[in-house]
Amino acid sequence: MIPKDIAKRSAELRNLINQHNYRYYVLDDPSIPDAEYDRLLSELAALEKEYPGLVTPDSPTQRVGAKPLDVFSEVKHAVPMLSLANAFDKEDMDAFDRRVRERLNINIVEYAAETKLDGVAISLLFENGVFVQGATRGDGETGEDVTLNLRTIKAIPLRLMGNYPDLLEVRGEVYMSKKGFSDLNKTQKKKGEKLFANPRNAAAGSLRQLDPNITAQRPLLFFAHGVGQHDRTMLPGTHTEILKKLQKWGLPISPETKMVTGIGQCHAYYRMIGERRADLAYEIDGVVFKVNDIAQQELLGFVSRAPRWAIAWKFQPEEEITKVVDIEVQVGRTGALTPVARLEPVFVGGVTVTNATLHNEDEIRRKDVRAGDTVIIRRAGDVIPEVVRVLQEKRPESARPFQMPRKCPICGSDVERLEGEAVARCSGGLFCSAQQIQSILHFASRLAMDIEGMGDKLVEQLVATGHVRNVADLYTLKQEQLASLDRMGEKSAGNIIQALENSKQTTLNRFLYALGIREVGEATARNLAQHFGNLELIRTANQEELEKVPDIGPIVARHITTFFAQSHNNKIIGRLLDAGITWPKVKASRKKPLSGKTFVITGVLESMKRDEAKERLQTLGAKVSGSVSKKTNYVIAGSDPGSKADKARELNIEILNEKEFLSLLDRNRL
Ligand code: D41
Repeated sequence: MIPKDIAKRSAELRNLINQHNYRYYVLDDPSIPDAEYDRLLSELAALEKEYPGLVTPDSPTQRVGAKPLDVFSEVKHAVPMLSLANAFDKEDMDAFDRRVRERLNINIVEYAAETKLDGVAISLLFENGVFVQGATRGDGETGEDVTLNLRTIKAIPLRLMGNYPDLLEVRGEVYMSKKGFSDLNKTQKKKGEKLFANPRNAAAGSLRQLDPNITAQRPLLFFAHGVGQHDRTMLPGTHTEILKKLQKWGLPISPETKMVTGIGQCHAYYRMIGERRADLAYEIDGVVFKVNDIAQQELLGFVSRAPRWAIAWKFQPEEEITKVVDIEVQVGRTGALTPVARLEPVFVGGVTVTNATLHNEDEIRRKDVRAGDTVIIRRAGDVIPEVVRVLQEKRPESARPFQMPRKCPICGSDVERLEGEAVARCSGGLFCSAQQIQSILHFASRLAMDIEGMGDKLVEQLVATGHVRNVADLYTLKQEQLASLDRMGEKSAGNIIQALENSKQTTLNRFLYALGIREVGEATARNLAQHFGNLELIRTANQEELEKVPDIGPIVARHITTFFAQSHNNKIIGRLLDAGITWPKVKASRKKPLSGKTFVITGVLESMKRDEAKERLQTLGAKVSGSVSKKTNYVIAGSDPGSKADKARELNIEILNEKEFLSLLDRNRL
């Protein structure tokens, strides 16, 4: 016999846990910290262990623990899972809208506009509110029974809530967030297991596991986007209303779904989602428009397995297949050797791509990219195109592994790779013309000295002719020298001289940045300038003094001291100042090291009370806030951190544990 109070408590626990899941996955508004959730779950598991009679199939404890299968059995879909017709451009989309209007004989159509998630299409069957069977789409007629795997996905309710139909088949997409995907690959790498090429493959691979305990460890999510078989009478008359119902019954739906009216609003939705594509937490490959009115959908019907009332308007694919013609090595400003794949031109992410970075030696080895290989390349948003992976089966026999050259391809100096560094470097320094060219281009660039007209073609010529070997030589150039170069007339030579003259009025920030000290970017240069106020103090600062500057740690401090310890660097600086480079005086702020930074403290700290932590941060100039927002720079998480830490993770805000916090206080002593 199960005691009454125990039965009551277990029901209560199930309810609390389901509520939490609902708040978390459906409303995206968590109500209790993860630790509390875990506590409720273990309390329930303990009760069920003591009283096995309490266990129900829809208990939240019953998501994991099922035994591995030998094979998946087949599921025949009661209502076929149709496919979606595609539109690849505006013309296709307009033609779709025209056909719909003509068939319905109306002037303007109301559509449900959705994102097209790049995941795995599945169906979920609920009988009397209980999740009883889940299947992949398969060929649309027959799929695989992946019920046990789907049960492990917390975004999928084991039991519906409210006034649901007795029979309901929900359709949607199982997917992985970009973050979940990259975390998973990190874990796979650590375990020496195979990496997934993209979130879609990772989701599909995870769902295809015969052992549900493996699926349970994968960060799978779910959005519902429609219904299959159901008790018709219970469902509303429009797609958007149906989605709202699904949400009420406990199923997550995409927050991006909107109702739009007419083709103009379809265009606007496509554009709006396209702009936000890179910022979404998950990958999408287009948007979907569905005629919103169910009666109109029925009038339209379908052709060859695709409804006439829906269309997927695809975005430019971010991945394409092409061939690596060759692997070349580029030498950067600091001598870093970067292998670059020269590609057969391919249109991807909206541009024609001919090169992809291979980052460094380890990266090439990991991906085993060789000249002659057929590869998948990716260009997402404005990021540099990358090789995702090699199609091994297409490798020609002649393809040999890449070897980093031992001598710099530009100047012939030895290539060295320091212990613990990923980057191989040319040891030629400013003897290497590639480094000369790159450092001059950096010096002249817009955010540095902003020398108009000083582009790569000109700088290459200046270095090749020997007119310029370093940045100080720029200011000794004569108009005749410039005019004698290719594609340079008297007039453009004059313009360059004038641009050089103009660049002499600069700021300390720009000048410091222009010097090209390793790891001293624009922001660091600004911090240095503000902290010290003048060049002499920066030049003579020691390691410890430099580390007091916001965001400067031991490595950057070392690069700075090393730079100013080289007599040739000081000589060049001297010549630049003699040439007349000046800047307005800077008022040294040596301002408080954490000013401008906002912190949030959560959880219990061992070494001090929260108030003390707050005071110490404030003494260092930081702002301490009670809630996490986009403006938060750091979250300090003690033990039992709770939902603030979750929020921080969601917003990609850096989280410091107590040890890291103490070290931050130490680094920023006044
Ligand atoms: O987000 C999706 N991937 C998505 C897929 C979506 N938002 N809506 C969809 N609607 C349909 C119809 C209209 C045919 C019921 C779909 C899919 N189908 C679909 N997914 C895979 C094959 C078809």
